[in-house]
Amino acid sequence: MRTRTGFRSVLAAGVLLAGTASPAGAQSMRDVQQAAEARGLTTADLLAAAKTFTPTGMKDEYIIFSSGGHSGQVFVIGVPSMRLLRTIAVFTPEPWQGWGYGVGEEILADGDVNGQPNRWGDTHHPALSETNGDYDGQFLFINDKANARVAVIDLRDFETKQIVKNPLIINDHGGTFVTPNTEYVIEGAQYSTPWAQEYAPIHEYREKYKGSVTMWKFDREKGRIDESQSFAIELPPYWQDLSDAGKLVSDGYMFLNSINTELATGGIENKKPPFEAGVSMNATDYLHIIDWHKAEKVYKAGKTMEVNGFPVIPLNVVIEEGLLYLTPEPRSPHGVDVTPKGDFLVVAGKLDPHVTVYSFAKIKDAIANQTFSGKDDFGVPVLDFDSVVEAQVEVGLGPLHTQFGPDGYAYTSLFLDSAVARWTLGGPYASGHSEPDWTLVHKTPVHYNVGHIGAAEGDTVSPDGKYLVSYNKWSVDRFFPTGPLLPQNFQLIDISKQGSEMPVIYDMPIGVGEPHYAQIIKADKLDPWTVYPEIGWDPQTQAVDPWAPRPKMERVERKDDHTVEVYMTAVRSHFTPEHVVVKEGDKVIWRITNIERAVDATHGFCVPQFDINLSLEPGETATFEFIADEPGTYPYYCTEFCSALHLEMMGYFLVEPRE
Ligand code: RUQ
Ligand code: CUA
Repeated sequence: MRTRTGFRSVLAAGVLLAGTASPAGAQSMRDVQQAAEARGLTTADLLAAAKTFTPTGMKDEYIIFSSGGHSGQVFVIGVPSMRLLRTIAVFTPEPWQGWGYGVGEEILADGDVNGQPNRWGDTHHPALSETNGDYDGQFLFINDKANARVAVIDLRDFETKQIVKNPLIINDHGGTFVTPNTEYVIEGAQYSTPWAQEYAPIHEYREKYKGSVTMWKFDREKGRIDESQSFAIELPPYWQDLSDAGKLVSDGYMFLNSINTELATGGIENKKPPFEAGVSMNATDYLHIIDWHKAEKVYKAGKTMEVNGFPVIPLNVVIEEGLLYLTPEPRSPHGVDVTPKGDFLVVAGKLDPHVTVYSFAKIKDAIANQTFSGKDDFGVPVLDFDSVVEAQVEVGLGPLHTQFGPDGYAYTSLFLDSAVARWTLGGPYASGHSEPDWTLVHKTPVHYNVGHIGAAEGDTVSPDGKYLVSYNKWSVDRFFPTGPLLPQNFQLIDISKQGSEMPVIYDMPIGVGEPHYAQIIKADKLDPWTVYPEIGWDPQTQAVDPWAPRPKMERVERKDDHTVEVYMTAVRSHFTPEHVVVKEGDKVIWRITNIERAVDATHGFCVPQFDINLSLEPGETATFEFIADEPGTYPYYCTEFCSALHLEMMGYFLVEPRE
């Protein structure tokens, strides 16, 4: 709020500083005061600006990898500047990166659903690769909730390398998250369907509809998911929701919560309870506790069934082998988050003002002593709630997701309150902060309707604190209204001080898709290339392409009556060759290498009519193919303003009519 007191405190602060400065210093302080006064800024605003303003050339300390929601992409954002640095094209074609317009097409096609191209995605939960439970800066994974797909991004060049389509499910949500050494990338299902979404009437829900979690084996050496070493675990047909992997003391376990343990099937049009009511009827749902180390052994022992060509550990084996235990969790849980030492799990129930903290030690004891309160309808043992809960902390309305600081603080987003709560973890964390154990300390209001939050390295074994970002769904009145579709709002919160000082210091409008989760990594853990390592580099294989065109070998070569190969190089400010002549109906295999070694010397390449548009970073080679089925004269040109003679960086593609 802009108040007169605000102005006066700016002036007071200015006078105070000016009093101790040189005459020149005093003048510049007066300039600051004047500028602040003219814009109605308070001292708090100036302080926030000082904490976030990033002059030219200064780099950000942290990097956010944010889901791009239904844009299907990933956003890369600097902290504390909150500047958007890049989008990474993943499930959706993206012209600037040339993704899906000549290159990337095979990777996108690997994500086709039963042969049907789906050229968008609903990305929710990015997961950075981890070593010993800490981000290692090598890879990023992200799920597509709409079509149950998982993508792999290599952080050497920030490009998508692989998309896998889950053969069992059509939606996912509890993913991606990784095990502490990225042995597996995990994808939990969400809305239950029959396997491979085959048809089954809704009244056969209990028998035919399935829950599951898929364990995608990650081959770090190859930088790819190894589908041949991956498997799934059948779960009851609850809607598995968010998930997290155990770490340190809980390494080897993973935790998924669920909604719809009611097995509601909706039907508002037939006067049945709508899903929103049916799914929230029970006072508790089930937290799923899965021993994935054991599950891996069961898979390797071949105790699986084959579903749509994919190995699945069936529910009866899951129960017999003791892979899965349930325990009640309060109303409509959403997030489950494992504390930094791996000793507690925090579950937030959307319809319960508390977060529920489970002790992993108590869970282990309850499993060992078989402290069950019964079994669920499918025969899965249910651990007695009271014997596994450590604490319940009342944090506010609509708690969703929790992150952690280095100082024994936990942070939970409150959707209904539009706030971020800071509360204290007890037990071994209690000494990190001055407040009593398991207590709400403070709530910072955010604008508005926060979903996920992300603290700097806040879901690892060593959270950094310092910054927290609130990923808000609604911005309402915070920005200039861009018509009825408004941007969402990423708010940066300074969490460097203890207690109740936790101010919002920056608002960043996000005008593309609806981001969900985002992870924040220390920038110095990333070591991206600024040019590709060698000329002729193929980013899809991360190796030199032996076919890459090189200087002096440029040519147009007719292979047979219907195939032409083009070997082209690009350098400021020409393509070689500048004339490419083919015949109508020819298959054209076109290879281009950007032979530049200068940082940022990217060339674009487009051919009208044939839907070709590439981005060629220094050293990169690309190969694309098309049928020249339309005779004519087509200028091709460079789409990046690369030099003073960029406009001249062009050539003619001539398609001669066949008689
Ligand atoms: S889920 S906030 Cu995927 Cu919470 Cu969106
Ligand atoms: Cu190359 Cu413009």
